[in-house]
Amino acid sequence: MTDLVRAQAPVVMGVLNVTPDSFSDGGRYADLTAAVAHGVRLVADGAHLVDIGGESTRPGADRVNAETEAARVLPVIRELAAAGVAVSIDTSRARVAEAALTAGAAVVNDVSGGLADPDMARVVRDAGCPWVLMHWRGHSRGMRELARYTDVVTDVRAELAQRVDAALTAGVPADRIVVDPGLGFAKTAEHNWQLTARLPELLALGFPLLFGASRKSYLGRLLADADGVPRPTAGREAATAATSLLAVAAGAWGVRVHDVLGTVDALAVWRAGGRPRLVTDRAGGELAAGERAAGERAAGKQADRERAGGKLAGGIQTEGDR
Ligand code: PMM
Repeated sequence: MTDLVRAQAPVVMGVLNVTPDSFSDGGRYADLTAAVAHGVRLVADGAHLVDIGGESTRPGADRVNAETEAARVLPVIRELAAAGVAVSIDTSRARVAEAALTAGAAVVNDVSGGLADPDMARVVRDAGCPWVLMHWRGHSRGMRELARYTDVVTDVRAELAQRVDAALTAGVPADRIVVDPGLGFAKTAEHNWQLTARLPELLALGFPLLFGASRKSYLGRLLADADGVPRPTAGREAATAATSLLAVAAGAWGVRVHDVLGTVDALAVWRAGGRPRLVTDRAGGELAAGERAAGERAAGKQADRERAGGKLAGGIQTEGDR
């Protein structure tokens, strides 16, 4: 499984929420057959990993208990893993992660970056699986009040570095760690755009970076109509593909999306165009020479990973191998 983290980028993670209340696909895959069929579809569309979540993390959402969360995700994980699909479990609970890994999940995607459950590091370490550490400041109910930063990129980078240090101290090997800026989690729209424009500063942490913008409300706000009404989630796919492409071009290792096909197509264009790299400064403009070096170092690490290449879990190959 270590190969996943070293996989030839970009990795596309397809979203499968088995919840009644997630913001864009809540309720659609509550039924086991529909959920499994959608997971298979995501892989057919080009997903390397299917990310299964059983608890909504949308701002303001109430928590469900661990039993409910596990009962939603485990049957879906079992069936998809049995069908050879590489699955990640989207949870911040160690008990749920442990049961999901036993059921066949290969990756833990923890939106709390290990903060919500002190036992998560042990579970991940013992399983030897990759661990996505997302930037997080608190559960959904109080998230909006926590969106206060001196400088969002500097603060998110420092807080992610702390989560990485905690994981390493707990015995999780560096080559199992993926970081994620956590767009929309205790972030305003402006914070999300800042993080996008200054991705090289987060890549400078030296870890593969997952970028999850898919259908999020700041894209709806960007695409608001003349009366200022945000574009509904169903109309945010092109913007999702565009911003996912920007992230990959800046050096992101992977993207987490609902509409896999749209992003896979966008990435095909990027590859056909010679995989052009974006190197931007704080304002999203061109870099001065000194700053460019740091950005290029981050992009170089990404290129090294790409050269290292490799297969994903379950024998699924990365796009570049196809
Ligand atoms: N966003 C959501 C859920 N899980 N995991 C990671 N690693 N990164 C994200 O940005 C992220 C996540 C919320 O979106 P959803 O309700 O569509 O799943």
